[in-house]
Amino acid sequence: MIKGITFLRPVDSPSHFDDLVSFFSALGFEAGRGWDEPPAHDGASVDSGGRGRPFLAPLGNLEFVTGKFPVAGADLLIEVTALDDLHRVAEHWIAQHAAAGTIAGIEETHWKSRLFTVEPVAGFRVAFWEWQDPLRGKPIALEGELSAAGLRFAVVVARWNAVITERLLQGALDCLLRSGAHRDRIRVVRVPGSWEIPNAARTLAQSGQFDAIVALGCLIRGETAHYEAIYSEVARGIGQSQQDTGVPHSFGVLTCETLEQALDRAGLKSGNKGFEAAAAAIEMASLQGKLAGRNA
Ligand code: DLZ
Repeated sequence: MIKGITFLRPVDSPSHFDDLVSFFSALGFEAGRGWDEPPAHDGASVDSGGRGRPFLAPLGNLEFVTGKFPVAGADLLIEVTALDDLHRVAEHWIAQHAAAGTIAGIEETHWKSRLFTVEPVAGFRVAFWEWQDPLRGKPIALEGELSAAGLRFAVVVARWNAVITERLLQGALDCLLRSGAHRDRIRVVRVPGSWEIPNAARTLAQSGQFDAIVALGCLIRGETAHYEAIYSEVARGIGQSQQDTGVPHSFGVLTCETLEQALDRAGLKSGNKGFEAAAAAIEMASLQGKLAGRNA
């Protein structure tokens, strides 16, 4: 019985190998079980060893093609459902990592799809594509939209570590406004520290005036003696408020080892977690509406 397909790709150097592993991980691929074979010497012969890192996809196939090839220069095609997002992530990775990497823009194909090719390391080109017909190739699932138009949000932000939380707030507002939320439908509520977030979040959720709550705070382990106690209570309290009220609460409370790490997550290097929390709140508010049959 056929069980699966493994398409082995030899990689020409250990550094290219590491780059490819980093690139495919950054795109969100699920990693399979890898292997490392150390070099072995037995008298006359030398076995140079090797490494393998599989990346998994929910579906795969082996396709023989005759005549016109679907994509110039790439024999590895990966079907996705959010091509534009993936393109952004791949572009970001190239900008950060690879001097030699290249990425093309998204183009339409002759087979009713959109596609881009990327060469994260020289000599390894891969194409990502998506059906233009959104119902084709898209998993059958009910999902929230990323439009905030018409939705009402409360953002609860802790003042403690304000240098970080103000950045998270800017990120969250940027996301809400750019996604179509109206200024008058966003209420920002400040609380002293993360400890106080659940209480304010619950009161706002219970008011029935908001479709989602965004919780923003920052706990830094090195500077907080009772870090674990505060963190677990904040996480539990926000989760419980969400469960009890049925109003989606997104979790934008950073838990970091150092201030530097917190700054990275507040927009310096690794995105802005406030923005991400707001995006999750929008999606969940939309999904909630669909599940309740309001805008399915
Ligand atoms: C007290 C305290 C400490 C030590 N550290 C933090 C922190 O890193 N992040 C944060 O959001 N809040 C902190 N707080 C304040 C508590 O959250 C709370 O505001 C106070 O204990 C008052 O109840």
